[in-house]
Amino acid sequence: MDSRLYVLTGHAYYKGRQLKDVIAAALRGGADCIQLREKDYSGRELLEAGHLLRRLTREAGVKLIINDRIDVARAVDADGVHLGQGDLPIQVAREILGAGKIVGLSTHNVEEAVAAERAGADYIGLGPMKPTQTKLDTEPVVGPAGVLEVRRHVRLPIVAIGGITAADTAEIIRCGANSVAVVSAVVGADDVEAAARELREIVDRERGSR
Ligand code: TZP
Ligand code: MG
Repeated sequence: MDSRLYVLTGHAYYKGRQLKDVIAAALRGGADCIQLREKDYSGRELLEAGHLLRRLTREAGVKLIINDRIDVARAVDADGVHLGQGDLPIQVAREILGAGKIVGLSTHNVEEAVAAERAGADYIGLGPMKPTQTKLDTEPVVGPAGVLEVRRHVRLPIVAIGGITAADTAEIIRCGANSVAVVSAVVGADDVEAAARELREIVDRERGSR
């Protein structure tokens, strides 16, 4: 699952804008994977948002991943799920979702990354790159140096996450990440489309030159 600009939802950042408008702008700017991640939504709210995002991502030809909720992923026919270290094991998620679906796993160090690869993850999230206000219970910062270290041990796509802005992106990609995953830098931007485009262009440029 080789993404380049992975955008997560985060309704606290929308400044009164609608989910559909925020994500449509991110897609126009070049997001190539959208993750529905709303920790305080009910099942019903997730289902409604998931159906909306499925329609938008399908129109754009872009992947849709659901955070945590394998049931919601199945119900909206998402492309896959993103799991944390404490969630159901990858193999169980695959059995529930069926063949051909993407399973990503959050990792925070080399050991977790290697275990994710052995367990058959399709990609790993790796972070946080920097401190972030979006997720307050993060593991310690691993930073771009952590990407470099993990890249030496796994072949899986690495999706870097946590506090990433346009200013950090080139270094993170040069350290071996395939993709950057962001919440606030895109969905919290005044101009969502321009913010996405800026990040996507940096990733494209740095990946092209390695
Ligand atoms: N996992 C690690 S950090 C983080 C998640 C979901 C939040 C990333 O949000 P932001 O706003 O891009 O720092
Ligand atoms: Mg989780």
